[in-house]
Amino acid sequence: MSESTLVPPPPAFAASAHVSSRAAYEALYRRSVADPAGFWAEQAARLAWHRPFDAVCDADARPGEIAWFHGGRLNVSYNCVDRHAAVTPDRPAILWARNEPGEYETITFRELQERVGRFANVLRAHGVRKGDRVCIYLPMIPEIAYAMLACARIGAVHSVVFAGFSADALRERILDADCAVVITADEGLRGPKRVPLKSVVDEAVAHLDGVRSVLVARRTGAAIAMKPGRDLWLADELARQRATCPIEWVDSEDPLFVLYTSGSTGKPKGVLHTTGGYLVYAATTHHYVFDARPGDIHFCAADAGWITGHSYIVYGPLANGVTTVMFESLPTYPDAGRYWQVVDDLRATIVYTAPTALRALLREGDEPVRKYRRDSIRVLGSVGEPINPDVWRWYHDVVGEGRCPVVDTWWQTETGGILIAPLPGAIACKPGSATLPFFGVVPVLVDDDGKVVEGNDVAGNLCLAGSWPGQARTIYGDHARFLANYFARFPGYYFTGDGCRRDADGYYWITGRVDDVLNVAGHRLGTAEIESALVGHAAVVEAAVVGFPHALKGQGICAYVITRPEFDAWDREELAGALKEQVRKAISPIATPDRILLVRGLPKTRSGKIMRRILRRIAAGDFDPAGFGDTSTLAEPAVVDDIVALARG
Ligand code: 6R9
Repeated sequence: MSESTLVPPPPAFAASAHVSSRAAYEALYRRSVADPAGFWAEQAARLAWHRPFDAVCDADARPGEIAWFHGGRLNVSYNCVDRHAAVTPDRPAILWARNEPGEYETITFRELQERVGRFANVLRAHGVRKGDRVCIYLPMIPEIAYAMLACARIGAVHSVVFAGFSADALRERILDADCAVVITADEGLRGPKRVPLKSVVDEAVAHLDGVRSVLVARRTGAAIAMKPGRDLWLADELARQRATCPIEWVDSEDPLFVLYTSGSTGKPKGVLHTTGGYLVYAATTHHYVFDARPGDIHFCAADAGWITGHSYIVYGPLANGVTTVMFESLPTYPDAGRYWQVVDDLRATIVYTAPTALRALLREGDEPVRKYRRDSIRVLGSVGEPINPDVWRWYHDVVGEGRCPVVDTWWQTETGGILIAPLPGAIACKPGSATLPFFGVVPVLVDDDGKVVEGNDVAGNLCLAGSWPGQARTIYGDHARFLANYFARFPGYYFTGDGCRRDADGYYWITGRVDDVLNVAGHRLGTAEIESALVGHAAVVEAAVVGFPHALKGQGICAYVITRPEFDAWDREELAGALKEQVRKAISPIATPDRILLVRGLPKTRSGKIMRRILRRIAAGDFDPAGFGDTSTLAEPAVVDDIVALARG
């Protein structure tokens, strides 16, 4: 695909889009950056404010001291539920696609209000007050949305932990955010598998005295252990409560949630988002990027445990009064037609998924797609990693029959919502490019020396100038780390950790992380996290983890491990297997290394720094020493030959 190949918005789509031409986009964009206060004040009118804000953005903000809509008071649950229940009570708020094909449940806005109200009363009854953190460890069942909205209703702060994380990872997150209440389910279902969530929670909270209550939703009815005085069935607790729960009006800058994500250091970061700015941003981006309107059926196939699910399954669509689909299953269960069956059955109008899923589906050919009606779809979206141009093409031509614009959306947990993406009715796409910035977003490319790279046809570290309402406010409990992580490397800018190219036409192409963060099947993982998991095994002296290109997952994980001599007698396969198990236990199956190389040494400089670029080349199957770069500072050059010999074998 040549870079200059432009795919213009389908004319029929553009004709009735919210923004229907490049010129209209540019006019609005210019306005948004010239007068952010005016622009965002208008967008804030999407929400119902209990008290109007005094200022839009604190313009004198020091780096990392961010505040939007100061003085304003509002409630996220009121905005996502009550105000729609008042005017469109019978509209579906959530369409739940259960794990088994063909099984659906509809929750209208009226029902959502009732369930969220009851749930909020349960939390109150368990002592949860404004500002308290609540851990949510649930599968993709409607209770996950009820729980999030119930927290928001009473001003509590949710910390959703993806239900694929291990007990160790869950414990770490419960401790870090100091959660006294944990909400989980007996089991989760993921395609053919059952996930024993409650027993993971039991292990995670075994010695945590701070956890007062564990509320358990019944999903499969499996026999599970309930600890008296701590564990309660959610259904029993709900039945005891009234359906109405008064709203707790909160300040715009009061926290809404914490969501843990991986960085370049070992400990996951609790990214904190606040109320007003986050919701304005989620709703505004949802409106424009997906060209959303009442009557849409928004099918985002992510898990609510990630930021994509927070912003574009729960908060964005519901704030806009749009029906959202919650998908419990897997894209390939029972076969590769599953997404399109959901689309057909529910008449979904927007589909939003990750390239890793699309790559897996593309492999199965067009037949599973063509089997189902897709004429309801208006917009197709992609998120989480760069989308390969051939996959983009397939999504556009086969899934969308050339009728639907494809929006490749670049953003991060820390950005709260989409920052770079084409507006579907306005921007001609280049497959593989996230194209142009959203309103109010000012991308800046900076070279390694901190110099801003101007003009087009350039590349650099992707930074952002200024602020946008959805920007994270801090790392929970560690503001110094927030500043150090995002604002210190390139003073005056927020640094994303991504590399990026701006082509001759000013289009942005994300080239991947420039830090020690991997993107494995759309999941963000820190190499340091995986290394410390490996070192947690008795056999391991030292470990170095790198990513390598992987046809399905985008990146695979390769671990170079030095083991203790006492383990020399062990079968190598068996030892590698034990180490994989160790990572699964410490983090999650999603972090399992694809390859473990048991090496005798790591290539280090004389000052003791691991030369990761060499390890990356070798992991990619590139053994040519010419590609290793300057190796003159290596303490023991022979180490590299040993590793190459091992990797070849
Ligand atoms: C929303 C989300 C963020 C990292 C980000 C970048 C990668 C996300 C992308 C993309 C290329 C896209 N990323 N979207 N890369 N094109 N459209 O995924 O958040 O889990 O925090 O990951 O994902 O590397 O920095 P998060």
